[in-house]
Amino acid sequence: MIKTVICDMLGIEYPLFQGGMAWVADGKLAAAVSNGGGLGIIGAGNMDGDMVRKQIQIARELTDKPFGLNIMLMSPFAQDVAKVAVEEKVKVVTTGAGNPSKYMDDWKAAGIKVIPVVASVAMAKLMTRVGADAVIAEGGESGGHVGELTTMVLVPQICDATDLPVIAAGGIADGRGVAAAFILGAVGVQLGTRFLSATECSIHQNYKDKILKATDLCTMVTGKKTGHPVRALRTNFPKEYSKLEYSGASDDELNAFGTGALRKAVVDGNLQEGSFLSGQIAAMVKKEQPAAEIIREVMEGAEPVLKGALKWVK
Ligand code: TUI
Repeated sequence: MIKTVICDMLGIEYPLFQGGMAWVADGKLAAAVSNGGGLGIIGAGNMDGDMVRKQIQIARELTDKPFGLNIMLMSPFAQDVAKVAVEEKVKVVTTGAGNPSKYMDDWKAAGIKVIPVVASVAMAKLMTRVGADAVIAEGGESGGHVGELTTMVLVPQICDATDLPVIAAGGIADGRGVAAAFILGAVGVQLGTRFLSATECSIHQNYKDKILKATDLCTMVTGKKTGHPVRALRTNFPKEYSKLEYSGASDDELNAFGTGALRKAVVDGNLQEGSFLSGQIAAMVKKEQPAAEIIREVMEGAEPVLKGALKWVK
């Protein structure tokens, strides 16, 4: 069984995190992943402090294993949620879509393990200086808010730039992806899209069906013009958004058009107006299954790949 430093640091069985997906990763999904031996992570997304507190309580009722809280730094409630993490003594905080430096001292003083998502070498170096415990190197194959670099290019450069443990994310959905991440120097992986098909994932059935039917070229990136590129399934909404984007619409118009689109996908399953965030590996998600089974399949799948990895070397 694969065990790494990140397992000891966080008290988890497998070095596998579930991404803190906004609107998707609630207390129930996070608890299921933690019960399965991985690190479940509640995605605060745009929730306010009280909503986050409620999801933490739900997770605590369902598991006594460690779980994390992802703080989306572009959220208007990020500061509020950062405080809730301290008050609730959350064990692990991950951050996304920005620079969490200003919260670091408070989190560290509360004994929280802080693991920011970094999408560049400069950000990895900065996070090392300000006291992060590990970093997540997330390539642009991922769903949602994406950086410029791919996982293949980002992970080895982040591993060279920092002595902190590196978790690889973006484009990983099975044992081969995990093995590749380890070979690039990572000590753990984070999977998002693969967990959209988890039995305990409460997204609308239309969302699950879309993921299960996806093919290789099924995603697209919009929002490059506003500086906030987002990857989603190529449904009606991103196509319309893209048309608006390239017709010269202002950032305000684009933001107004985009507001609520993720909720429409996750809660309503609205195939016309919803934004079905997804990574590029959606086509490799084959069936609905319990989170614990996904974790076991992915991690056990990595072992024979790693053992056979050198068979081509003479
Ligand atoms: O954050 C994510 N993925 C997300 S957030 C999200 S909610 C959202 N909804 C609408 C528009 C935008 C976001 C959906 N998916 N992944 C982690 C991630 N972080 N990817 C890239 C980054 C990142 C980017 C820049 C991290 C740090 C960073 O620093 C830039 C700087 O200098 O502040």
